[in-house]
Amino acid sequence: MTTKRQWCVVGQGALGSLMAVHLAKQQQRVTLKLRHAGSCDIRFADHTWSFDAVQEIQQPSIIFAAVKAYQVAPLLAEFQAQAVFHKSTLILSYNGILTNEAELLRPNDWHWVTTHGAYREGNEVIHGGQGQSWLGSLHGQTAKPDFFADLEQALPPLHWQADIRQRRWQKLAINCLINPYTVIHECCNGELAHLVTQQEWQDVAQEITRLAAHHGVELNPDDLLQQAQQVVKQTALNRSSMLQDYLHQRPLEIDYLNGFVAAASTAAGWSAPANERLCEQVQSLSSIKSITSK
Ligand code: KPL
Repeated sequence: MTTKRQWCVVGQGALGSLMAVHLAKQQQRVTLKLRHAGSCDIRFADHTWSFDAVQEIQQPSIIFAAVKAYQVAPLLAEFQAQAVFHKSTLILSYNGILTNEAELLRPNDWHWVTTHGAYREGNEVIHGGQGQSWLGSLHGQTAKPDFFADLEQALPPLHWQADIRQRRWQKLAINCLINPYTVIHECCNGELAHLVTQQEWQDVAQEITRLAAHHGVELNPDDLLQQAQQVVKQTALNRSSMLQDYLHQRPLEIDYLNGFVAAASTAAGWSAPANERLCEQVQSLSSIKSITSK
């Protein structure tokens, strides 16, 4: 049986919108945190869902925040100033890893890692690729939270992963292996199969594996390559989130992906030249784009 809870969805992107609609379909109470109060319509599968929009969390809620990596710190600073946040549960979902996560997040915050693919066209959300998701905490909390079943019913399949770090590092690796190359070649994910050499991918994967081991997470570079190849196949016609951001001249998540790998490797005492090169290439393409389109 579904328990009715108060949810507040943060992030107007595709995944947040998708989750809002699916929670509402389960008769959960859902508000959207937006810059303006009032209401907000989301179209999904020929149906329009209307949500109350709030600027601040109004009452103790389960906050589901599917945001960009660079939005996490400002969002948490904003929440810290709201008394009701301290009585709320926070589920975060974002690409990449922040160097100061341990200081930013509360021990009882949750991570949702997903392979669902979705995109927005205006106020319509399209669930482009069926995937799966994992829920867990950075601190390896062993008990499933009581909202797990509601989230699972809303957007299945959802797996319980007491220590979510392994999944997050795997996702980091997939994003590092795919996203920057789609910007460099300005291509859909599927085209990478012909454009990126095995050697290039192996170098990137090996650097990530070495860093993950330093952080106590075991990865295998061959498995990472296989997973990336599979994602490239499954999402062949998709534009990666970084390519979409690049084409729309929005900030890129590169500092939290390959940039994170390069910086964290340096901090650990060695270099990660393949990831560093990708980061520099993407940064320079992005600044050229912003200059040439002015
Ligand atoms: O997560 C993705 C993204 O675009 O950010 C991948 C897995 C690369 C799918 O496009």
